[in-house]
Formats: sequence, structure tokens, C-alpha cells
Amino acid sequence: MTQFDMIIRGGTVVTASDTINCDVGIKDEKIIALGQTLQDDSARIIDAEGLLVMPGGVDSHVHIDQPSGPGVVMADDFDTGTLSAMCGGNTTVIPFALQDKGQTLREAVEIYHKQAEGKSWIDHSFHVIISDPTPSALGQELPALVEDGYTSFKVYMTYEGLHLNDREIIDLLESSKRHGAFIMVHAEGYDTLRYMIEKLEGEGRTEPVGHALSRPQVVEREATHRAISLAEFIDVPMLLVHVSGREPMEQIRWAQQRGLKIFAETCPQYLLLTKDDLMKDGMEGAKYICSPPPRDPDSQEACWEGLQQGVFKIFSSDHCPFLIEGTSGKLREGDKTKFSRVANGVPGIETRLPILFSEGVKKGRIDLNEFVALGSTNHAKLYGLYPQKGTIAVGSDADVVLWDADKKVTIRQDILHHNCDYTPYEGLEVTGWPLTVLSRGKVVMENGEVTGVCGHGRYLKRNKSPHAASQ
Ligand code: DUC
Ligand code: ZN
Ligand code: ZN
Repeated sequence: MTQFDMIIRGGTVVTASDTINCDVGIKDEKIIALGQTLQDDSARIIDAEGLLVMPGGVDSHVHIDQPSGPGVVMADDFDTGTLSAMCGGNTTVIPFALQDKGQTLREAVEIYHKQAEGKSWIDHSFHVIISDPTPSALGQELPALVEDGYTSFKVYMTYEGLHLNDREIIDLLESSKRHGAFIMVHAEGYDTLRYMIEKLEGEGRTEPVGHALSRPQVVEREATHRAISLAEFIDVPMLLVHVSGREPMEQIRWAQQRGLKIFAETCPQYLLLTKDDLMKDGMEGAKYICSPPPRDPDSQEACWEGLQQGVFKIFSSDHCPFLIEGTSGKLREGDKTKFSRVANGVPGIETRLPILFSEGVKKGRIDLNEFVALGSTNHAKLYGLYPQKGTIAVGSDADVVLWDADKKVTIRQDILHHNCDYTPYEGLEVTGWPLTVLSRGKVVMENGEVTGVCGHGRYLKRNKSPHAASQ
């Protein structure tokens, strides 16, 4: 019997805490040894000389095959979405299962399981979005789902038909505290937003930039503060998703400095895009419509500060892909589509890690270990997947990315594997790119060539978050 199936030889192993030169020994889907010169004549040797050897990325905020309004279809299903994730150096994704009003939470997750079945290239799990917090959803279904490994739930404070009011959020927080669920919040206030949309549309401002004008930072700041206050009121941890700017970031920092267990995430679009992108000619600006909207250079700087200072624990893509061409995507009413009816979201599952590496590590804003923490380890820790996922350690799944830190790539739509028809980062030059990816010990991408198979990915039941309330 061979000791190892595979040895990754001669690379620089980077985890969230250490950078060491060693080999990685893999057997039966797991990492079983880290050592100076591992020997096994019959093992496959992967030469990692000159490369970084890191845990595969964990993208804990992605939308795949999620219904998004009448006639609107997401561009990626589990096949293309997870393929694109894999080619961007990821080995785990956590998409959302959205509960429609009138649906049980269990019915919602079952729909997404069916959509993912046999179609995932890499491992996946699900967060559940609660839009109908009935007594049975909160009293019976939520605890049963937590027991079954669905341990995180997202709430919208924002959209017609999906948003929860304060009392409903309080009830959800209370239930999550009792059952150890971890709550994620989309913090943009429904009422402030409705007011702004009606006002702008009444003035005839229906073009794409109206999206940014309708959601100034105060809309996000107010809701962020309110969400934090409700978490404090019930005494329960909370994570604010896709934080876009200085004002909400400062609310989160304030809460953390007061000792509250408030966690937060930011995303590539808030480092690289601004409101000016939504002002591009004609309907071009619709490509950049996402919520919250991209803001300004000061907010970009604030998001970097948040990443550097630990205000943001995770960096996710919020991949939410809609076609720009045709009428099943962003522009469902063609060039006449009002900003409030443009499908909301940008693609970015494949470009997340290269952007963080190039703009972060290569430009000296974060170090290699912070890169691994923000792109992989902290996601696994927050959402109950660690140490199975998110690190290179004996006993962890052999989910590994071999990264060329010096490879220069110009991001272009035609090099990406998603099914969207554009990238918001067209023409961006990055340094650093994933070359080879292993998912549970299987080489699924080698020197940039896809070698995996659709259907290799498995569903992951998760533990309760170690940060969730009393368990
Ligand atoms: N919220 C998200 O998390 N993603 C896309 C759009 C939205 O509102
Ligand atoms: Zn959201
Ligand atoms: Zn999202």
C-alpha cells in the first residue's frame, strides 16, 4: 500500500498563520502529512517549485440559479457557476437557497439541492434566505435545519416581498440565539429606499445611475446601525454582508470596539468600481448595478482599511450573474428598463481571488497570510466548515490551489468560465493567478487546463458557527 496518493513537492505553503517551505502529502482525499522531503516512489508528484501552495478559496457569498423576479434568469447554474469558481482558485462555495413567501424553508433548500445535484464541480453548501418568518419557520423548521447542517440564514431589510420588518428580525434573532444559527444581514433600509426610488422616478431619473442615487450611504448606514442595535438588543452575533463604504464600515467598527460580536464582509466591487461606472453611456451603466451600489474613492479606501484592520473578516464575490444582452437578464425591458427594474448584481466568482491578490498582496496592502484568511480560512471558520475546509493541515480535505504569484493576466470576458456575457473588470491587469487546483485530492485544474468533472462536487453539511450564540 502506498503511503501517499500524491505529494505536492517544493512549494511555499501559506496558511492564515504561517508561510513555510514544505511538501504536502495526500491520501484518500485528505492531507495526511506536511514534511521537508516526503518520500513515496509510487505517489504522483506535483511540482510546486516557485509556486504558493494555499488552501482552495472558500467563497461564502454567491448566488447561483436563484430566481430573481418575473422573467429574469440568472446566467449561471451550478455547472457554470462552480466551474468558474474552480477556475478562479476556489474549492468551496456557499450559495443561497431563497425561501419564497408561502414556501417552507425545507421546500426552499430542496429546490436548490435538486438544481445542484450532479452539477457541481467543487463542494458546496447552502445558506437559507428567510423571507417568510412564520411561527413554524422560526419555531420548528429553523432548529431542524440547523441540526441538519444548514447553520446560517440571511435576512433582507431591503426588498419588496423579501424584507423583514424590525419585529420579524427580532423574532428571528431570538430563535437563532436559542438554536445556534448564524444570521447574515443585507442592510439597506426598505423605507428609505422606497422613498428615494419614488422620488427619483417621479423626477424622471430612471437611468442606471439612479440606482446609486437611490441608495446613498445613509440608506446602508441607517440599516446597518439598526441591525447592529437589534443584535445587541437580543444579545446575539450577526454578520453584515457586502458592506460597501466608509459610513457602514464605521458603524461596524464602532460596534466591534464596544465588544459586540458583529462580523462583516466586503467584496471586489467595492474596491474597484464607483458610482461613475453606473454613469457610463446609455445603458452600459446597468452592467455595474449591484446592491449596495459601488460608491467613491473614499469608500474604496475605507473598505481597504476594514480589510487591513480586521473589521471585515471575509472577502466574498457576491457573484450574482445576469446577462446584459437579451431580456432575461439585466435589461428585461430593453433600453427603457428603469434602474429599479434592472436585475441586481454583478458576476465575479472567478476574479475574486486574483483581484484580492493583485490589489492587496502585490500592492502591499495585505500580506499573504491575510490573503488566505480573507479568501478562505475565515469563511470556513465563520460558517462551520473549519478545519475540514479553509486550511492546509493534517486531517483537512486536500483542497489546494497552486498559485503563480508573478503571472500577469488581463481580465477579459473571453478568458472566464462563467455563463455571464461580460465582466465588470474587463481590461484590468492583475498579477497572480491560480494554476492548479485540487479538490479533495483530485486535480481539477492543471496548469490552467480544466481536468475535473462536472458532478465531482459534494454537498457539505456544516457545523454550527463557533461564533453563533449559546449552543
Ligand atoms: N444582495 C445580494 O446579496 N446580492 C445581490 C443583490 C442583493 O441585493
Ligand atoms: Zn444582499
Ligand atoms: Zn449577494
